[in-house]
Amino acid sequence: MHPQHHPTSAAQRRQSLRRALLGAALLATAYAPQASAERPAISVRDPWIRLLPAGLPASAYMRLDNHSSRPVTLVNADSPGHYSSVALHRTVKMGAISTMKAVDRVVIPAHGHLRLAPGGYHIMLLNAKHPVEPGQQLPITLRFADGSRVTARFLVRKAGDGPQPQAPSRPRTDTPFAD
Ligand SMILES: [Cu+2]
Repeated sequence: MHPQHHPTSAAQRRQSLRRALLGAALLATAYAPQASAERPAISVRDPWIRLLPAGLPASAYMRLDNHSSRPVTLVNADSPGHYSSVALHRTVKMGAISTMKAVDRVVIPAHGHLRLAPGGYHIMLLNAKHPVEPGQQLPITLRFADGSRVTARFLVRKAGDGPQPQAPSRPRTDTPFAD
């Protein structure tokens, strides 16, 4: 008995080469880097600035949506034409007293969002370079730990004219169309 012989035809070899190439192409798609030029990981919704009377510092608020599959970290912000000092802050309640503290990072969860809102995270705007009036739209640039940045125009509102009420700002994972 002769062992059975399976000569591989040229057609069969081409076929298996095609399969190997197709497999490689699928892998390349699966592991393509998340950050593409087409869609930034972060988008800004409802950006606004709350103006307080009597020269009290203004704050900027917004909702940040993270469309990527990894957490994105906001590390600072600036508004060079309008405020000479811009900082990330968080309001924390200790009993009846609320105080603000500087934070060095704000994490937006993967496929989630974070709301910067009165009573929670905010961007503190100090030392306005010119009078700021309700109705103006001022650009603020947000900088992220991965080196990316996003600039949005923030609508200036008087205190009390902001969107009400505001949800407390806590990282949340989205379900589509949740709010
Ligand atoms: Cu503050």
